Amino acid sequence: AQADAQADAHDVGYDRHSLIVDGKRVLLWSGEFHYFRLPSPELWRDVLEKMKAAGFNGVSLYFNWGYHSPAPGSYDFTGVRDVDRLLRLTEELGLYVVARPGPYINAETTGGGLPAWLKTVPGRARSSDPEYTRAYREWLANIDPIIARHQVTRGGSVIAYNAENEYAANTDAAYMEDIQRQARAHGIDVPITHNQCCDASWTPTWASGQGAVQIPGVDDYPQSFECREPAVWGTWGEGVTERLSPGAPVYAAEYQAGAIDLFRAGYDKCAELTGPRFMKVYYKSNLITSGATMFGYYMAFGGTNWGRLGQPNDVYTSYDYGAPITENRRLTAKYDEFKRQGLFVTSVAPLTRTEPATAPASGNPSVHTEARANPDTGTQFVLVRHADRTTDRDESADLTWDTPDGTYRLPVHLKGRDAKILVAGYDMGGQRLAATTSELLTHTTTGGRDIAVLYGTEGVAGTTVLRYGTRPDVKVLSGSVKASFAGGDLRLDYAHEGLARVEISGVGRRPLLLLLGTEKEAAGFWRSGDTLVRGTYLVRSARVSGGTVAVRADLDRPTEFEIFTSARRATLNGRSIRTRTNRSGALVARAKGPRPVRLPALKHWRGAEGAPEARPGFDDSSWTAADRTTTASPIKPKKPPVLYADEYGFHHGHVWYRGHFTATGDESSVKLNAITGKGGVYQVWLNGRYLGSAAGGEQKDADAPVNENPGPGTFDVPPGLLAEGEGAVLSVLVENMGHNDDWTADDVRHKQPRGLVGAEVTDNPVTWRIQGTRAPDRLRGPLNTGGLHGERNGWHLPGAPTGEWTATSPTRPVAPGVHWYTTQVRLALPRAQDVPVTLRFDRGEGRYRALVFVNGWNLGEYVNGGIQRDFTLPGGILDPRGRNTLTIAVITEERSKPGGIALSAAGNVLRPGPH
Ligand code: IPT
Repeated sequence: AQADAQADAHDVGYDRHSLIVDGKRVLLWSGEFHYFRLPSPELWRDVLEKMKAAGFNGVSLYFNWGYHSPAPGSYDFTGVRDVDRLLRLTEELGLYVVARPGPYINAETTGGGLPAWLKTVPGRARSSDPEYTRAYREWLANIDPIIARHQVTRGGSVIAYNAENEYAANTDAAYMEDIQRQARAHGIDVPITHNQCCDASWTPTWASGQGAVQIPGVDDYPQSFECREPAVWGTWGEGVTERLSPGAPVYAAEYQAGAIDLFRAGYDKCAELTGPRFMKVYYKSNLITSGATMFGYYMAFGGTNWGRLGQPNDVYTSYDYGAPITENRRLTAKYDEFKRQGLFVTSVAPLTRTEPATAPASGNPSVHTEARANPDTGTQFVLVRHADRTTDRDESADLTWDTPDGTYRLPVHLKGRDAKILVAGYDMGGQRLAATTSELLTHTTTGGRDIAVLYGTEGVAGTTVLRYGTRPDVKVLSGSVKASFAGGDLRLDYAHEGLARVEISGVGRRPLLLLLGTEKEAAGFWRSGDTLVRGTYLVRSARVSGGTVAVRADLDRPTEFEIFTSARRATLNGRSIRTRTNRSGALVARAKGPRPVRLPALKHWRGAEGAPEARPGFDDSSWTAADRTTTASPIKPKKPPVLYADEYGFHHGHVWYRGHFTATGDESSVKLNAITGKGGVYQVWLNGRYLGSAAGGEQKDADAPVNENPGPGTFDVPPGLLAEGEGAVLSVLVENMGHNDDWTADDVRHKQPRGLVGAEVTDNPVTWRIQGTRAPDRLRGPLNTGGLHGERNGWHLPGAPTGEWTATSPTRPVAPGVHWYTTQVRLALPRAQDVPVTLRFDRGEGRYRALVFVNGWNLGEYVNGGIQRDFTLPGGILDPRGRNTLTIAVITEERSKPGGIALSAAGNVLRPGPH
């Protein structure tokens, strides 16, 4: 076994150009994926295979401390938290990993990934304070060894280790240094990186001095998060990644590939803001202008803030992010663009080592050109874009291009916002590509010939020049392509329309099949190893062995598809398929599409009332007395006791308070103050009478985070409700929308309390009790379950004692309070089909919200009137071929009539069976 491990072990190094594995340069093209936002390990493979199929050769992974740690000393890496399984998967798929265990990660996760229990630990987080040091060392001692055993240097996938996250405010170099010291002590021997906030104007960059990392990188979000204005570009700048260290590659640690929906425009708008046109202009500019060879596109797949995972200020349940792969794991136009760029950058080796070079003159000041060249091969990469990147104008230019093979004058066209990278002087398989005004998608050698796919804007002319010693045979198999030969140059002129095919057999060279297509045609190609496939919804892999190519593909409709391979036989998803060979020498096969599916209506609801805590006679004697007088929070209460929920170990979801006092009869109002985090509410009952609700406090703005009076609520006491000398009880339900991040590393935000922070019932002394989550849920984790009566009693779980509940409908009008509904849904979706299921809420009447539980898992919160109406129910949690328990807790602030709820299919593809 040891010998095996050694055979698998690789050397990881780097220089100013790129990472180097076993002496071979690597351009790292990775996308960010948050396993904690997809609580279904079976689907991790789906997403990672889709990333790989788009040409990503890496994945950037945050590891979320709080997600694994319900309490000090307690760490869980099982089930949906099994990151060892995740890393094995990346290994199996051949995706490099940049491991980013924080300790702080931000990522719009509750507390920025800091565990909620840290709120009661004195000592500033993200500093070298001894109390915090003890805490984060505990995390690193747990996570680092898992990461370490999956390093490339031990035959695994982890190629780099990122220390901290955008550590730019209130920095403490000793802490930064210690994270790395711990990592090394735990066996991390790959390069250590850092993602510097925003652009290199933020300091420190951790490029030198105490705490410096080996490969400092930059995070770039040039479009900002203003999704309401998707056509406004470059709000946050040029987006060109800067070189921070003379001896390390340029690293675009997080490059914007979507956006959080800060202003509630909807993720489709975020996808538009960061869509294919932006990707072309910014990603290509960044490649050529910066010479970066390490990329982490944030996000490749966003996922879901299930179970209270979200940080409340910036996000809601969906973390779709407008990413190339949607929350429902569907492929988008952005995915197509990622594929066009990803296949290119991972196919053309000379890109891994380039220096700025003289660009061809464009002859048109509106068309900007810029170039890099590989000093060893001479290969040139020319960026062609509008001088003004935001213009929508069409422009043309005649490039005068000095290439290693001669000077060419070639016309280029830009339609609207566009950018191209053109290649010259490239040994492409057995061919010599002198220059082209088409873009290169990829090229391969299979079945004794070279195949290259080039593409361009639909309708626009293209020219490709290849070098041959003598005139080669040129056969135009389809499309209209004009060939001429002079002075060793084979020049092909064509318009990008559909897919043209040209077969060139040069004397003394392997034949070349040149495929010249539109952008859309280019996106129709899949590459796996040396094999190209064209025409299916997705190709996960195509492996050739013993003359057979085994294609694992997804199909969204009946399809005829082509396989460019050396094999003469094919299987599709494990079954032999009939093929014929076409004129292009490809195998052609037909495949059927998915069967249509129907999802059942949600019927036979049963319901129960869920706020007995509001009743005066409710027995709260087993609750925790809320009587503490001190707190580690930098925010102190005006008067004791400290009522903050976290102080009593209730970190997530709702908490109930009951305050007992003896009335004077003169009380006219109750003054409360609660902090919920943005979007939360709290509700108040006095002696069982509903007094109303108020918006909970939140972190206001970054510069003034300490708010003395964050969530005030004054509630009138109805006359006659209280009588002198009689006991009275105030019941308060406070939601916790999640913990703030610690972006500024000053504790003030993430240690902002949750729950009641102040309470006054005239001058009455009040004795308080508090109750939140009762028992931690090992399977679903610390964030899944809050402290509603139903949650404390397992009503959200399958097998809950709902026999006594009454038949009802969740759309009946209801009074203020908490109302539970449950139903069973039997699904019978075809085994070989992937049908992402969502739960849709129709808008209802009234101020209310609803927690969604599927088989016990909290999959989100619908807020009536809010932006999100569709909730992803991931397979693995939802059983597509079995019985499911769907339970909804409706929390009403006023008399409401909730809207209908229905399941719907967000897609339907035929897919390969389990691997
Ligand atoms: C950058 C963070 O590093 C990342 O964790 C995430 O929060 C991302 O932003 C936004 O989704 S911070 C950068 C925008 C300043």
